[in-house]
Formats: sequence, C-alpha cells, structure tokens
Amino acid sequence: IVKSKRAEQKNVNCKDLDQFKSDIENGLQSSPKTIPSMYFYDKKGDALFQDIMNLPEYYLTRSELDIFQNKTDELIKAMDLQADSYFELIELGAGDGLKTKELLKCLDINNFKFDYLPIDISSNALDLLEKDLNATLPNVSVKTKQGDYFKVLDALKLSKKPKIVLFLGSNIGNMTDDMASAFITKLGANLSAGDKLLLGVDLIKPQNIVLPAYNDSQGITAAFNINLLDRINTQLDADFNLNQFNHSPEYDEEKGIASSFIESTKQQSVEIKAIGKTFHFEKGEKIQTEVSRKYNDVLISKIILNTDFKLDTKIMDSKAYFADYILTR
Ligand code: AVI
Repeated sequence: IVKSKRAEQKNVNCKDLDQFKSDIENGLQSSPKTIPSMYFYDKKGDALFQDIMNLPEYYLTRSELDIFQNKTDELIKAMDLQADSYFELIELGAGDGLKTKELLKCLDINNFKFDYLPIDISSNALDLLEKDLNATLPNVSVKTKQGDYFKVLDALKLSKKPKIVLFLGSNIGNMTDDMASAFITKLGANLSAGDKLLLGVDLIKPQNIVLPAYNDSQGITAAFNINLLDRINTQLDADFNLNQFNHSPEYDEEKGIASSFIESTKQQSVEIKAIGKTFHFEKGEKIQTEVSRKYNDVLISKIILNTDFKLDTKIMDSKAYFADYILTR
C-alpha cells in the first residue's frame, strides 16, 4: 500500500517503479557500482538532454543533421525505394524529429508514397511531433506509435509493406557491443528480406573532440548525470547529498568508448528507504552511469556479423565525425 501510494504521488507506474528499485539496488550492490543510463530520461532529464543537443561541444546532433540536410539525395538513393511502392518509414526513438524532418521534406517533394511511423516511449514527444508535422508537412501521413520498440514492431509485422527503420543519434552507442548485436538481431526478426535499417553512429575521434561533448563548459551534462541521484532521492526516498558527488567523464580513444561516472567526493553513506538499505561510498569511488560507444567500419561489421543484415552504404557528414550506415535485411 505504501509503495503504490508513493507511486501515485510521483505519477509513476508501479511496475516501472519496482523495476527502477531493483535496478538501483543491483547496480549499487555491484562492484564497481553502476546505474543504467535509461534512467537519465525522466522529465527533467529529457529537458536537459534537449539542452545537451544544442551545446556547442555536443557535435553529434549537428553532424547527423548535416547529413540529413546536405546528403538527403544520397540517403534516399541508398534507401533503394521503388517509385510505385508504398513503404513505411519507422523511427525508433523519434524525439523531436529534427533530422528526420529534412528527409520527410525531400521524400514529400519527390512524391514518394509512405507512412511515417515515429515510435517513442514519450506520448508527449509524439503529440508535439505530430502537431508540428501536420502543420509543416501536411501531405505526409504520420502514424505515431507510443511504447516499447519491439512491442510496436511486433504489431507492425502484420503489414506487408516494405519497411525502412531509422535508429539515429548514436543511440545504439549506449549499448555494449553484445547488446547492440542482440538488438539488431531482434530488429531483423521483425523485418522482411529487402527491408532497410538506417543506423546513425558517432565515429571514433581524438579525445580533444569527444571528451568536451561529455563535459561541457556550462555544466549541462554534469546536471544531466547528477539528476540520476535526484531521481533516486525523489522516487526511492533516498538522501543523496547532490553536492557531494561530481560528474566525471572519461574517453578511451583506443577503444573508442566514452564513459560517464558519478564520483563521490568524500567517504559517505546514503540511505535508500524504498530499498531498505544503506550504501557506502569511499572518497573517489565512482558509479558508472553510461557508455557512449564510438564506431568505425570494423566495429560495425563485427556487430552485424551474426545478424540478418548486411552493410550497404555509409554516408558521412562534411567533417567525417558521424556516419549513417544503411543496412539491408
Ligand atoms: C542518447 N545518447 C546517444 C547520448 C550519448 O551521446 O551517448 C546521451 C548523452 N549522454 C551524455 N550526453 C549525451
């Protein structure tokens, strides 16, 4: 009863709250400590991520937008669309659709026949996107789908229309390589031969470019990371002192992996009442909160090796910071 009351107060679904609780308990009990990066995205985290995408240091969004604005014809050519066939353009985690709008505009001008199906966990983001597209691109058929990617894709399997799936923004980079392979394999199981996957990934680059993207001068990324502790305080009734933890990102240029950590600035204990446990932190001890993998052709080939996809085309921005790989099922 107590649990459901708390969930109600915070407007959180009980099943999600139970999952959050057990993920935090497991993560803080493991060594080294971890918190899954999916928990960044509460209301405040969503807004902070929106700010991150506009930061001068966060080149990822601008680089992929450069591709969608200036290489649209190449993208459409690589999608290998048949002039007379009606297809479905499905976007996983569409958000505000900033980049996709450039593609939609060009498809619309060229009279391609398709439905745009943005999938997102946030119904609020989908409502805003639909309104925006109805106003700016009234000829484009938009069918928003709220929910878990695979549940939605499973339902879409019934339609026999050719499908192009967009997974942009280097979102795949927040998975380990094994998870990424499993994810792409599962995607393949939900598509048919000839369908395409357009995978947007950040490329391996020197530390002086990558690290500032995760350690911006305005401290927005720091706030995004530390917001995890605030979320635990609010939803799980914990007493993290946010002033006693620092944002601490690293980049391993050889592996091409940026990692975010929250570092305890002193020896301290934190009680999480909803879990009924107290967790101890040494001075300098780190909680890993995210991996942001960067890629090259070899890594992409390895990741898709045992999936149903093969590599077709690679399209890069003008600085070669970012790539959209087009894979065929
Ligand atoms: C969503 N994802 C691709 C972002 C990234 O670059 O890994 C999340 C992020 N974390 C810190 N800044 C941005």
